[in-house]
Parts: sequence; C-alpha cells; structure tokens
Amino acid sequence: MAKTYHVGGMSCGGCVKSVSNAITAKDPTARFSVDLPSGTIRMESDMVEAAVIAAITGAGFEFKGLRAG
Ligand SMILES: [Cu+2]
Repeated sequence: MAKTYHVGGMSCGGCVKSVSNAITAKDPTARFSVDLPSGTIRMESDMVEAAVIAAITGAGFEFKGLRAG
C-alpha cells in the first residue's frame, strides 16, 4: 500500500535529489516520488517505515508525519 511521508526542510531540486539518493541507498528497489511544493514523498513500494524515516532525517530533513495513501 502506498504511504505518504511529510517532510520539512525541502526547498529546492537539490533537496529532492538528496532525499531521493538517501532512500535509494537504503533500498535500491524503492519506488517513490518526491513532491517539492507539498513537501511529501509518496512511497509506492513496501519499504520499512523506519528505513524511510532514517533516510529522511539522515539526509538532514525533518520527518513530520506519515499517512496511508
Ligand atoms: Cu534544496
């Protein structure tokens, strides 16, 4: 099931690239899209939540919440 992660601190395409690289480093098969205007990452594949959150915070961004869909 898809999950949407809310992320604080993303302000440009470089931020999108940083967080994308961090997620891919943890799971090369991860399927996701990052939406800069809404500050969200929509995770389509079934990646462990803790790993996604660790990627977000490890890349220097703030994890603000998670919802299904
Ligand atoms: Cu940036």
